[in-house]
Amino acid sequence: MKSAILIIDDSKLARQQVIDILKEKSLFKFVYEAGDGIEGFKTALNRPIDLILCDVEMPGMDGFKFLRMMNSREELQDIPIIMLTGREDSETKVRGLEEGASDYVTKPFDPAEMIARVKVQLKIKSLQDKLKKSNQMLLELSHTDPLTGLNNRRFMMEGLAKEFERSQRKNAPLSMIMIDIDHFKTINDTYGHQKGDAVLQGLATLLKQHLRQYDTAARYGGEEFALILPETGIEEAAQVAERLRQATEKLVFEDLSQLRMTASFGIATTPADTVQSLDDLIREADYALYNAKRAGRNRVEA
Ligand code: GH3
Ligand code: MG
Ligand code: MG
Ligand code: MG
Ligand code: MG
Repeated sequence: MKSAILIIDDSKLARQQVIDILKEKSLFKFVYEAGDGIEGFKTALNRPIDLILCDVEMPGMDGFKFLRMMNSREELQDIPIIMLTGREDSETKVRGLEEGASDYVTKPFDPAEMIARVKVQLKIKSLQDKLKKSNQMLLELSHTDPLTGLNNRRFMMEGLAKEFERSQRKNAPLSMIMIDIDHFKTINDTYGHQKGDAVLQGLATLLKQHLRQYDTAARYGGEEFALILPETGIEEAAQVAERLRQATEKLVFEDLSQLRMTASFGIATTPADTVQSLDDLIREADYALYNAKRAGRNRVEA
């Protein structure tokens, strides 16, 4: 276990004793020291810490106040805290545990006991970190289209609803671009479904490359994509779409040099007379796309 440990004690001697005991068993990679609660709290805020050992009686901010400070910050609540208490002081131990400490070690230190308790807390912390990470990965997966790595439709709709609400509230423009590959069925029929998949990935990569800072791209359906462009009015959105249309036309596939593709683009913007709701915005974008198809494909319509 190679961890970062923070030791808070007003006695430098006590801090050194803890360090010496834990060093013996290589229980940390980094060790930070603080002389009181405030200093310790600042370190916890600014460094990735896996475990804190904290004295109770300290001038300035004492151990209990430190526990309360730690509890008030959500990002710090997962860090286990072992209180360093007097041997006979059961009231202090109980109060520490009630205020959020994970365990305690009594002074003067028994090295074997301290090592055992530190190991338990580091183990819990490491399991917690793994759990958090895998939850994060699952969440990302649930937002992502597996073929293209773009946002999936469900996640896009969540984001679009938020952006629409924000646009209404701030009276700021919001545009949406619907994109549909032209004659994609022919691409599949000519080159096979796998190459078709590669084409979808190619267009997805192109979209990602062209995104501006606040834009998001999603796979809306089979060979349909959507872009959300916050703070973007109709003219700017039309420029973005036209750039994408030209880039799509120029897209060359390494292993299929003869393959060319085009796509059609439909834009809708709010505020607009015809757009009172989120459904209106999507319907308008769909309708513009339909017009682009009907007008001959490989074009942008609003
Ligand atoms: P249009 O220009 O009118 O859009 O014609 P199109 O052929 O692109 O449209 P159509 O809706 O007739 O066909 C879309 C095709 O996209 C049919 C479907 O098999 C294919 N498709 C949908 N999802 C995927 C996918 O994930 N991979 C591949 N390879 N093909 C897909
Ligand atoms: Mg003290
Ligand atoms: Mg389609
Ligand atoms: Mg199509
Ligand atoms: Mg329109």
